[in-house]
Amino acid sequence: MNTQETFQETDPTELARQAAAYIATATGVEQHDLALVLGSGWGEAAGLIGEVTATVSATDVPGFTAPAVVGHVGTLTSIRTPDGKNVLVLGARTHFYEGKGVRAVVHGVRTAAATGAKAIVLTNGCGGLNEAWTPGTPVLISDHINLTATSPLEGATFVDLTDLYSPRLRAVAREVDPTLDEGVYAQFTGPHYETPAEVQYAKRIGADLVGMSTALEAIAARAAGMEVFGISLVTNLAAGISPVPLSHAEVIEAGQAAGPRISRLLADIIAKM
Ligand code: 8IG
Repeated sequence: MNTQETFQETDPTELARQAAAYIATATGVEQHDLALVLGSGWGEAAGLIGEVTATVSATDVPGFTAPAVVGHVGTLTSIRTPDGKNVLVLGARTHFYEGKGVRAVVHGVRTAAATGAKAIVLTNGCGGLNEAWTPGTPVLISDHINLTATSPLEGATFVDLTDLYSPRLRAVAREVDPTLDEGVYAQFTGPHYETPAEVQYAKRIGADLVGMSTALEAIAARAAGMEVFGISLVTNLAAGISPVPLSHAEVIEAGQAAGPRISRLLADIIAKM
């Protein structure tokens, strides 16, 4: 079966349960406490969280597929923090623009919940609308605008999204780094970047950050009962804000330059969660 068929024929919660069972066996960790999704620029940022106790190839886990993008990592790792928390790190994010359907997009998040994770850290690389945010600036997500015209939820699932991005965890992050700014994240479908006119539209409706992930995942995470923490790495100024055209190389470079700061930040935030 290909991915589309798998997701059409298996109930998403059941597929997440199967994936979680596989992860428990493969890692030897029966329950994970936290999950972490690594986005563009964050690939190396999990290095200071703790000791890697197991690495699993995403393609071996039910419902997971190899990532489509250079700079995205295709593995799941289990990390034990110094204070004994088990963190499931999802290096394999499926993006909406891959065309595998929204069930595939949030399968990692549902799997995280099924492994026992009570909270999830969603990271991403994105475009910034605030000129003060030079490439490499981490920004807390305070809220989102879902511009994908879809939802990961099916049926009469009326989930409250007030305070979707945990005020408690944002406060924890600001204890770690009081200089962190917050912003509203707008998820576009991609894979193209925005036109300058679309960036201006995003600005007028209240967005500070533009990206291609996270909002759908955050919704699924909340529906699955997890506390959500979102943090963006501004890897480029959004189109038209920046005088130069966007490139994927710039995105990867900004992530590498910000590496030490965001690694420390993630480790310190996770230690306090
Ligand atoms: I990295 O400027 C990254 N991802 N939509 N716009 C959108 N997604 C992004 C951008 C950006 N940069």
